[in-house]
Amino acid sequence: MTGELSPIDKAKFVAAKRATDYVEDGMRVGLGTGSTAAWMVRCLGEMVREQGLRIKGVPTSTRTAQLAQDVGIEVVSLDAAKWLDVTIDGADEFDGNLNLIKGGGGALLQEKIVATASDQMIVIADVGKEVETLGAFPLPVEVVPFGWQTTQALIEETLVSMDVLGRSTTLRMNGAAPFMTDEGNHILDLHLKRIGDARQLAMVLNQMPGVVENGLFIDICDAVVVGFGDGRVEVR
Ligand code: ABF
Repeated sequence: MTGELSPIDKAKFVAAKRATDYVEDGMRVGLGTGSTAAWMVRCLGEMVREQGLRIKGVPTSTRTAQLAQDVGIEVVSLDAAKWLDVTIDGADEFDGNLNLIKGGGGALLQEKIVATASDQMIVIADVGKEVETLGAFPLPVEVVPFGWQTTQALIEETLVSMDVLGRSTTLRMNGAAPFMTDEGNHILDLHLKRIGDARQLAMVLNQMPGVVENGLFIDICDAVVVGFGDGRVEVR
């Protein structure tokens, strides 16, 4: 499955592989989105096919659902599973408090719903995702298409009074058209550079009309499995 991997892919793979230790027979498992999570899904698929592991997988995007089915994992809806034993997902940034920025792949809404409906949320990430302070990665905010430019202006106005370094926002594009999430919403990326109070920012954003969800995951992650290009793995 792995062949000769680049250091970054090796880091992602070893983190994903180590995270499968959190999965036991009979579990209901939230399956994350992104390239690191894709390694995890492939590893679980191999365990299902070769070790007879029995799990029910709840995907966090249509592309993860497709991959899970392709590798032989039984896919069920979150409502059918009702609650999850563990969710394993990637991240764009994680800090020393295990707070995250997620949503670089545009799946933050389903990812946050699934992560919070789990007994445990495990993040898998290459060491390049580790930061002192969140914010260098643009913060994704999911907004409804109706009046999105007004919502964008409201967000930029609110950022003036927030503890952030940058205040510009951009509409995420998919080629020449706006990016659309699985729910048919748009994503605004907030170029904040440094977020002083992530908890406060997350609350303020989600109180704004038109905002569906933001990519700050505060007090949700239980552990981060960090992969290194030389094959080492550390658990934070
Ligand atoms: C997903 O994993 C997203 O929330 C996040 O953007 C992405 C990270 O992608 P990758 O693992 O490809 O770096 O959960």
